[in-house]
Amino acid sequence: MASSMKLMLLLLVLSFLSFQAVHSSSALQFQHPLDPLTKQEITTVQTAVQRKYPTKKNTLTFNYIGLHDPDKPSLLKWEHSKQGTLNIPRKSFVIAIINKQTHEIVIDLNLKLILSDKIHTGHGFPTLSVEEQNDAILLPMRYKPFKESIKKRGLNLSEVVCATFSVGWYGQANSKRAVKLDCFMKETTVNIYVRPISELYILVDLDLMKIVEYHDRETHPVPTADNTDYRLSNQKPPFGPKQHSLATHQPQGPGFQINGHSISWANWKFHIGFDSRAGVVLSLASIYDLEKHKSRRVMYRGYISELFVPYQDPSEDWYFKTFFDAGEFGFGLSTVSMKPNRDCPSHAQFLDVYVHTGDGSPSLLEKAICVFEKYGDIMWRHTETGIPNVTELLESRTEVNLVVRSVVTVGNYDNIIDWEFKASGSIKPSIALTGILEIKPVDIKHKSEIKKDQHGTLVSANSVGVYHDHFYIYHLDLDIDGVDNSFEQTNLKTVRVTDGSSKRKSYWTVETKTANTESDAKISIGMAPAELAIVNPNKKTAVGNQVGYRLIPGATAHPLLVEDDYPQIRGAFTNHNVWVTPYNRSEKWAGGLYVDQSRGEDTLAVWTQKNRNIKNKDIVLWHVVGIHHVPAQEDFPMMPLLSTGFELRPTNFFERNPVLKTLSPNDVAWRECPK
Ligand SMILES: *[C@@H]1O[C@H](CO)[C@@H](O)[C@H](O)[C@H]1NC(C)=O
Ligand SMILES: *[C@@H]1O[C@H](CO)[C@@H](O)[C@H](O)[C@H]1NC(C)=O
Ligand SMILES: *[C@@H]1O[C@H](CO)[C@@H](O)[C@H](O)[C@H]1NC(C)=O
Ligand SMILES: [Cu+2]
Repeated sequence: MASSMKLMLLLLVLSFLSFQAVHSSSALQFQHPLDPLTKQEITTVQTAVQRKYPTKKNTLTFNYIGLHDPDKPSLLKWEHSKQGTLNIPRKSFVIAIINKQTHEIVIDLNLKLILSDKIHTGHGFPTLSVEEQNDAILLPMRYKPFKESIKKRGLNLSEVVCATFSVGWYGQANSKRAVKLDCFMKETTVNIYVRPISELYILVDLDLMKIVEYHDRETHPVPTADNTDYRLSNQKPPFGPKQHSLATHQPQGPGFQINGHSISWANWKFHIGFDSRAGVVLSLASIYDLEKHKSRRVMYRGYISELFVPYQDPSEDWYFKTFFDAGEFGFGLSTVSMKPNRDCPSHAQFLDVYVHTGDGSPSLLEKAICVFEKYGDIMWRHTETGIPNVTELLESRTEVNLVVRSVVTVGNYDNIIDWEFKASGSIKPSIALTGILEIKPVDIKHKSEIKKDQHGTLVSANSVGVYHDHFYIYHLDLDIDGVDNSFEQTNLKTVRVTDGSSKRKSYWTVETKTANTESDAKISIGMAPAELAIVNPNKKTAVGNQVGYRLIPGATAHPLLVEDDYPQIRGAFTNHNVWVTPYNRSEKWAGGLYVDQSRGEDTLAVWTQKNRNIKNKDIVLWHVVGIHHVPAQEDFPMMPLLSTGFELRPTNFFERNPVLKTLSPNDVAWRECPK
């Protein structure tokens, strides 16, 4: 009893000591050209645009305020110029809707000057602002036909919550900025998404901020609130399974340093940026080579360019649910604060960011990013039993990795986005999905009652979890030991022995092809084994191999919609799992710059039709990571993590194992602990 008391006290003390400082970039700190926009800079943008278009005379919404990418060659020069001797002007790229016209504005943040102001005339609309969606969801509460529909169903209007859904594009000639609304019943649960009010069609014109179409069709009952709540306070015993406590303690402090937004950890250095559309953006990742005594570039920039989520129910209520979460809703705008000790371990450090609101004001998002070291795995090991008279030869090294995490919650789904760095040189980006399924209400209470395709799984009485996909596309501007790289595919192929030279009848060997143009690098990963690598043909190891990094994909998913279906035209960047393009500063968004109601005219699939040369050039690797989601009952009412990811792994990049001489962390003595 006494010793367990002591242990508890110790845990308490440790949780106080454990480093949880929120790291904020103070104004005095040195500013990196890739740092996210500061509070002051967002205000500068707002002021500059409002000065040109006074809000008294104009309607003005800021749909995107971001850092205007510095020119890559200039930034690389800046990096080598001992920081500061070369000035990279801070500029902002802004998309604003001014009097119903979409403007693209570039602003010099130091001079507080509008450098250019163009009007976008093509198809597609900018990212929806949070505020206009918040306004739209309140419209039904004052709309008479809606109130009647609610009354007719015997529901309580005060318990209705609506949400916005992008409308997509289905071949029509004219588009206007609009969202559809789905409404849900709250009542005794906060799990609104599993309680939709069916067959209401509500279309909101965003420019008029008015319901412009409304239908009330057949009705299905709203699924019950029982057993749908996920708040701990609303759960009844029994609880379980039990989890035991863990205290983390780093007596030497964390193994990483955050200086502004630049991180150094173990042999890695990189920069963490943040964008209202992309969310976390990692840049300038380099690894220190102990043998060559220098830092070597691996990645110029990496981020998730788009997330395509097409639902697979073609009915009137569902066909349009084909979302592009980054371009339509903004990964950055949808990034949420994380909870210490739950979303990130107790020894994590957090970064705050500023996002912009629809009126152009800066808005603080606390704990948007966390950085922590992850323990518990083996880096490498060997037990040698084969040498006579040598007993107990066991060498084992602890793996300690660095994780950068953020959570993007777009309505019902939470995307946990990790970038994990290993001292061995690997970068492992991963995604874990959790949150709530989108539910279609049905009359059916048991599977035996199903007569036609329900386009989903009956996950609970009256509740179908509709089939859908999650396709993430990563923009990976790798610069392997220099800017000019090539893409190589190494196929593994079977060779049959026919000349009697071996007792074997077959073996496999490799055949490497270098991609000359974009067409050569469109890869649909399938059954045929192949190694995919970005190499630097200008740099070789001592034994003559080209230095490179391999892409080791996780489970891959291929789109199942036909290529000429409208959502697939818009999401054509999923047609292959791997694409390689020559670096182009304007080609950032795989689904296009204007994704809301886009027509597929500005996708990666269109850019690559030029079939540009990619051999020994500054190239960008695009990788699609997908999940086909056939919902299961365990995903209801709240889905446990479903993860996927991939690895970028050095391949002949180092002369030999770069962590052979890595020392494992010291064992920590817990003095107060009972033996
Ligand atoms: C409707 O909901 C409101 C707010 O939750 C509640 O105060 C009210 O009593 C409810 N009305 C009916 C008729 O149940
Ligand atoms: C192992 O050690 C024994 C005793 O020292 C010795 O006699 C023997 O020759 C050794 N065997 C080998 C293979 O070295
Ligand atoms: C760069 O990208 C833009 C947008 O896709 C395109 O218009 C331009 O032609 C591209 N430049 C090159 C050199 O491919
Ligand atoms: Cu899903």
